[in-house]
Amino acid sequence: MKVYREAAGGRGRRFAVAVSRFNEPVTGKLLEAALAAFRRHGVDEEDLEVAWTPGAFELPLVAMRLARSGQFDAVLCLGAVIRGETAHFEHVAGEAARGIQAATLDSGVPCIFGVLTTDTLEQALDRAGGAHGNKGWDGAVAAMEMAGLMDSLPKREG
Ligand code: INI
Repeated sequence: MKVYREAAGGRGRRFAVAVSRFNEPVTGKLLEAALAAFRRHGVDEEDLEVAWTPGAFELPLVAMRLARSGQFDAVLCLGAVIRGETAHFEHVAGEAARGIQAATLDSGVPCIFGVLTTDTLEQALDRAGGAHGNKGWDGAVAAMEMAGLMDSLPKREG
């Protein structure tokens, strides 16, 4: 039996991060931790690119462009959608999730969903370097793991 299970490794790989500036006090912390994780796993500075979007709603289009460029092994999407602050929470969070998954499936390049969807700002901060760790770091690890997995899985025929 062959089992595919990849440890996160970044050396020699290229990653893009699409990050929303809406709720930047949260997303800035997610970005900081994500970049730290990539560097800690051996990704070179010149192999990292960051694109800022206005909000989480715009992440899918940017992820799609980056993924389709063929320049990256994975694209990490970071954002924070906070229910307490928006009446259209479901639309923004739902479309971000749907669109990021569409970017993945359309491009064949892993686009990682690092978008916090919380009820309060406090819950978001807890997940951006607070009591519940930092989901930016976790997203970067997922991006590196998926990059390795996609390299080792059988390639599509034709
Ligand atoms: N964008 C977010 O990333 N998080 C939010 O909590 C949010 N709220 O509260 O509305 C938000 N809205 C902006 C949205 O992502 C788009 O940028 C905007 O609708 C323009 O298309």
